[in-house]
Amino acid sequence: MTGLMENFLEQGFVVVENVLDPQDDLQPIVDDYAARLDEYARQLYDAGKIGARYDDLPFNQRFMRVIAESRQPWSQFFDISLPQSGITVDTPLHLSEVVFDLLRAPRLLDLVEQLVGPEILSNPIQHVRIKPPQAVVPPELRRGLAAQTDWHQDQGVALPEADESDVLTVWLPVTDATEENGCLCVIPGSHRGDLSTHCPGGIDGGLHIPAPLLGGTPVALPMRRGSVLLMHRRTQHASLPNVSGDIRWSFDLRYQPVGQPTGRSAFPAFIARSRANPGRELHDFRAWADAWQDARRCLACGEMPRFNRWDGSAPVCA
Ligand SMILES: O=C(O)CCC(=O)C(=O)O
Ligand SMILES: [Fe+2]
Repeated sequence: MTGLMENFLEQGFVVVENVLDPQDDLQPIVDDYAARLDEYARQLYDAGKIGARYDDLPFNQRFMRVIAESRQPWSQFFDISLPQSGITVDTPLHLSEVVFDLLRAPRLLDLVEQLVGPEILSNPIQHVRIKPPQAVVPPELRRGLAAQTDWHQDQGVALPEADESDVLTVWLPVTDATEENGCLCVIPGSHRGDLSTHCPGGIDGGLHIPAPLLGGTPVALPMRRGSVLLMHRRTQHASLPNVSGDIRWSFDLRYQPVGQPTGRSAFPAFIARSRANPGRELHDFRAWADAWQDARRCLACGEMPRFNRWDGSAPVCA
């Protein structure tokens, strides 16, 4: 067994440094999101929600300025997945070739292969979180992807159909993640316990594990850009608040063996790597983007499926 595998099995997580290349893997993402922010600022300016486009500001400053002044929810415009409610044909999401390339980055998949095996499915539970300092976010917008993340297990936010699926969480910072700007915290060994009861009403407005059910002492995981956190689906984790003066930007992606349920079957998965049959891998960016657009069309017109199993009736939620 490799050291990586041993650590993962023992602790429920492992941080691997220098996986992604700042220039080859991360700079294209930064450039891609600069263009997305430009689009966002133009839309808000044209709608009269901000007084200028601020195109002379560097990305981080422009982002914070636009968010603070517009006071509009922004996460969905930048996210790489659909939301769990209120989907319309116009719900924005960021389907770019650069994001698709990140999901398939060979350096990432080489690492994932060590834990998931050689037949790798990209699970559609995936997000980008660009969090400005809490102080610049109006209180009513401190929710979901924009907020400090409350304690949870990723298995708890997927449907029970995926309880036996070996879904691996892959978290990567685009900006260095520090205790001040809201890095992740995990409870080592908590993955060896059962799935905890999750209750509504977390600090981010979503599900959370109540304090009495937390299985140990949290450790903060500051990480430099280029490093990657691999996390078990039952590892209890949260984030710290961003109390710095700058944004905290990360992607959380998920991978699993091909052939197991994803826990969110209304959204499209794809085969990112197949050693047995490379012809099954998806390399076509358009096909990936089309699959998301088809899902959006379908969900906008049909009934929304349930996205989680918790109704808050457990006594521990009272
Ligand atoms: O980045 C965050 O704040 C939370 C990430 C998370 O919960 C995850 O990657 O599963
Ligand atoms: Fe999570």
